[in-house]
Amino acid sequence: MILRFAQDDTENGETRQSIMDLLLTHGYFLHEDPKELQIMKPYVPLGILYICSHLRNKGVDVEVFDTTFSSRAELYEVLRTGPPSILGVYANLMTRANVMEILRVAKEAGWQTIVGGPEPGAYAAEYLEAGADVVVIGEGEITMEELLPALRALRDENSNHGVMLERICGIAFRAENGTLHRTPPRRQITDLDAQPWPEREAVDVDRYVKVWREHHGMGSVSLITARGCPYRCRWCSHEVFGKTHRRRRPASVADELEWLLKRYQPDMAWLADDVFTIHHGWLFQYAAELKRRGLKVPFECISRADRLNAQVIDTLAELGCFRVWIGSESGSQRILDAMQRDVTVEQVQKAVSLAKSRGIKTGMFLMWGYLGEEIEDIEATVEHVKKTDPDVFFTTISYPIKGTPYFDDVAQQLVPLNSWAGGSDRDYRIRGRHSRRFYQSADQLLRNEVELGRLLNGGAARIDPVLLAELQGKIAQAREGLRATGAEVEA
Ligand code: B12
Ligand code: SF4
Repeated sequence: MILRFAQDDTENGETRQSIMDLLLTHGYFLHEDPKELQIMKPYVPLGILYICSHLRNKGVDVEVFDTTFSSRAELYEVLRTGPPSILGVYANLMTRANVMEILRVAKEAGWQTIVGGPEPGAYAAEYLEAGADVVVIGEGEITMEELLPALRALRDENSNHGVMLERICGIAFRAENGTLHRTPPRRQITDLDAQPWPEREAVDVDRYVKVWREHHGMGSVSLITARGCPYRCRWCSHEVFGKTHRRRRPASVADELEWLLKRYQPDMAWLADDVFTIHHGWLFQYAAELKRRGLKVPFECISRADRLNAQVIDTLAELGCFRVWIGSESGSQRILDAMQRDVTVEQVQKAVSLAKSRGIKTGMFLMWGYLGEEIEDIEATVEHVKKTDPDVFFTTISYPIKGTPYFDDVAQQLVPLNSWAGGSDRDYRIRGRHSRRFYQSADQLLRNEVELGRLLNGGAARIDPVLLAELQGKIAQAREGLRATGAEVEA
C-alpha cells in the first residue's frame, strides 16, 4: 500500500512537514477472519472510496489506509507516528470491536475522529462514548465536505464546538454540556451521475484481483449501479440510504465497467447493488448500451425473485451473468409474510428454474429462527430447497440489526452475550426462541435432505446403497434432533 502520511516538502528553500487533511480507513483485517480466509473473495471498501473521490474533487487532501490486507500494527504505527490529523473510519456490524480499538489508538495519538457507515447512526451514543468526535449518519460525501473545515476550525481556533457543528446536517456529536446532539438528516444526493466514481486508485485493487484469481481462477472487481432499496424486509438495514432508490445512467455504469476492465483486467465483476434487477427498463437500456460497445463480462449479482422473469433472465444471460443470488430466506409463506418479504415461495421456485433453464447458476440465502418459525416451517423450507435445488445455498440464524423493525420486534427478548464494545448485533440470545441446537438440527436436516434429493434425482444408473443408508440415517437423526430440542427455548 502506498500511503503518504507525512512528508517533507521543500518550499522556498525551507523544509516543512506536510500532512493530509483526512485519512480514511475501515476496520476489516482479512488475515484475522478465518472464515474469509477460506472463502478469499475480498472486495474494496467502496463507501470510503466514494468519499475519497468526492473530497479529492473538492481539493481536499485525502488518503486511504486500506486495512483489508494490512494489520493493526501497521495502522497503529501510522496513527502514532507523525503529526495527527482527522481520521474517518467506516464501521459496520462486524467491524465494531476493531473500530473501537482504532478510535482509542487514534484519540490517544491526538487525532480528531469521525465514524460513518451503516452501523454508527444506530449507536451514535456508544460510538461517541468510544472516542468518536462526530458520527456521520447517512451518505457521507457532502457531510464530510462540510464537516472537515468545521473540525479544522475547532482544532485551530478552539471555536465554539456546538455552534460550528450544529449547522451541519446528518451528524451526531456531544455538545459542550455533554448532551447528545443530532442535527437534521442529510438530504440524499439526487444526481449520482454528477458524482465521481469511487477512488479505487487510493487502494491496491490489483492485489484484490490477484487474490481472487489465485483462489478462484478469476479476478473480480465490484461496482454499484444504484443506491438504496425501496422494499421493506423487516430485518434489513436501511440506515444509510433509507427506502429511496436512485440509479446511475446506464452509459455511466458502462463507462466505469469499461475503465475497470482496461485498468485492472479482471475476469469478472460483481454488481454489488442490493437488487440489481430492480428496474427492468434500466436493465434493458444497460444491456443495449453494453451491446453497442461490444462489451460482455462474466458477472454475478443479487436479485429478488419477483424481479426475475423470462425477459430479465434472457437479458442477464446475454450480459454475461453466470450466477444470480436470490434471498429466498424461507420456504414457508407464513414466515416470508412475517418478514414482509413481499415475495411468494412460488416466485422463488420459478425464478430459480428460469435461471437454470438459461444456464445461469443460482445461489440462495436462507434464514433460520425468524419470529414464529416452527418445525412445520422448517420442513417447508427443506421441501422448498429440495425442489428448487439451487447450485449453492447459505443459511444464517437470524440476528436483529439495530434500527430495523425486526430489532424492535425482539428488543424486549434480547440478552447480550458480549459487552457492546466487544461484540456485534449478532451476539444476542433471543429469549423464547428455539435453542442453537434446534437450528443445528434444522441445518443438518436441510443439507442431508438436499443431498439425498440430488442423489435420487441425479439420474445415476445405480445408487450407492451405503451412501443412501448413510444419508437416510443422518436425516432421521436430524428429525429426531428437531423433535428432541423442539421444547428447548433460550432463557
Ligand atoms: C457489498 C456488501 C458486502 C460485501 C462487502 C464487500 C466490501 N468490501 O465492500 C460482503 C459480501 C463481503 C458483505 C459482507 C457483510 N455484510 Co454487507 N453489504 C454490502 C452492500 C450490499 C453494499 C456495500 C456498498 O458498497 N455500498 C455502497 C456504498 C456507497 O455505501 P456505504 O458503504 O454505506 O457508504 C456510504 C455511507 O455509509 C457513508 N460512509 C461509509 N463509510 C464511511 C466512513 C466515514 C468516515 C463517513 C463519514 C461516512 C461513511 O458514506 C458512503 C457514501 O455515501 C451493503 C448494502 C448497501 N447497499 O450498502 C451491505 C451491508 C453493508 N452489509 C451488511 C451486513 C450485515 C454484512 C455482513 C455482516 C453479513 C454477514 N452476516 O456476514 C457481512 C460483514 C462483512 C464484514 N466483515 O464486514 C449490512 C450492514 C448493517 C450494519 N448495520 O452494519 C448492509 C447495510 C446490508 C443491509 N441492508 O442490512 N457485504
Ligand atoms: S433484503 Fe433486499 S429486498 Fe429486502 S429491503 Fe433489504 S435490500 Fe431490499
